[in-house]
Amino acid sequence: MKKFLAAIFILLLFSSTSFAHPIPLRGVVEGFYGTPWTNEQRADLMSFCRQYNLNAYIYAPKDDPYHREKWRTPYPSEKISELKNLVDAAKSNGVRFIFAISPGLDLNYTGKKADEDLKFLLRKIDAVYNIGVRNFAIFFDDLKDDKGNHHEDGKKQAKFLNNLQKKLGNIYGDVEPLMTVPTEYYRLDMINGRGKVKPYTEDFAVTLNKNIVVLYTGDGVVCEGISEQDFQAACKIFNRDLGIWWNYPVNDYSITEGGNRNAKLALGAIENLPTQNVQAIFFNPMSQYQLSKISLATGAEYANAPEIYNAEISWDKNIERQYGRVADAMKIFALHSRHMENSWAKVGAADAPDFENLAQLAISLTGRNYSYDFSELSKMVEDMESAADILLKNLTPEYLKECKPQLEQFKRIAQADKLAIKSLQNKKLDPKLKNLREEIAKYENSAILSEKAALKFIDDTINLLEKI
Ligand code: 14T
Repeated sequence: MKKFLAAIFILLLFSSTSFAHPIPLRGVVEGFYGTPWTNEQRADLMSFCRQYNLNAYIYAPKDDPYHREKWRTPYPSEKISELKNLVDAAKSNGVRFIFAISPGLDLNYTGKKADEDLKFLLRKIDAVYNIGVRNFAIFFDDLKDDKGNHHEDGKKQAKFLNNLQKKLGNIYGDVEPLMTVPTEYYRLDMINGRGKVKPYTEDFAVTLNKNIVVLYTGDGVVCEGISEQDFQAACKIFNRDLGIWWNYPVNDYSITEGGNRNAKLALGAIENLPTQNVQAIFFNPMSQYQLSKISLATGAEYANAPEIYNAEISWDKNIERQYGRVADAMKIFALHSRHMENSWAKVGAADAPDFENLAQLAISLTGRNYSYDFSELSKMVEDMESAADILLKNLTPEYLKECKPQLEQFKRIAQADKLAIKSLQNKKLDPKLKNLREEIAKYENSAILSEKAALKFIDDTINLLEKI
């Protein structure tokens, strides 16, 4: 009997549940540039958070003028009553509503103007306190000029936050500790070439109260992951456990020549995040609200059990949960739209890596005059085209509004891929392929996907067959 109990005890100790250590604060930061979410979407997010066991939402839309540009200006009364509905929805779903202000563009830290600014900020906070908010954040991100320099004083900022925290304590007595994002908010920006902590960050870190939660974005603004070591190195700089502001699935920086911010959809899983000592995790989503939920659902699973989280499994499972009958079609589409990359950003699993490998093989074997069995690639391309059709036909208008250009582009790419395969098989370029490619190019301002896989296959085919 004793042995039996001991065995049960050990089993319980090592069962997966005993390994699940949820990150204490976990949720979404609406922190992107571009069209903010609507209040209906935000209200829906609150129940999403409850369903997926997320417990916090940060209100920080860059393009809400009252959040940043006009941070001193009080919200008009109708905006306040809209906010109140949201705060109520958050409460009833067990979500902390964290109200953020970004005053850094022109905040005064010294003299009479500083006193005035503190009053402006307190007035702004008071209005939000009165509708039930108890969590506040002050963000100092993105204050760099065109040359990438900033003129912030870490000590002044930190003192300002310490003082604000004290004032809020005196006035209300029941507000939670502040949260912040410093001006140098990614690790490689906090240290100089020799690995020494830069003065701004050093001052900010040593001056800031220990209970103020600091969020940072990883080694870069948008990066492939944060290893345990990277994370510990960042925590060491601030002498405290940090929280993470994770820039996926946000796509506000994928700006095309046409000036479109959201041409590529980030539909992949959250991956490569640390599992130890993370105080808080906030995912910065896309302006496309519904389509952000694939990634957010996987992020929720990570946040609830970082040690046992598996990105691929979670991705499959959550697409099935969210898309039901059309889940297989959605998986095919999403597979081609996960990776985000530009000169300074890189995140998300590769788009359709199996397609990419097969296509590369097909191109190189055909180029060297070997025969290649196209059946697998052909099947993939057929499936892509029918996935696009299924989604275009079955997604609700709300979803289609967020991805119709991309679905139509996906279909064009699949059709061109079909013709590419035919051309390769005949070892002769079908002239229609170039027309299709030009047609695709016409839409590249509003829809980007599978750049290195299905799209590249078209270009590689044209290049190869034009030489032959
Ligand atoms: F607060 C920060 F942690 C942060 O990430 N700030 C912004 C954020 O609002 C934006 O959504 C995100 C992705 O674009 O990156 C930050 O904004 C930037 C950063 C850059 F380095 C925008 C342009 C940049 F060149």
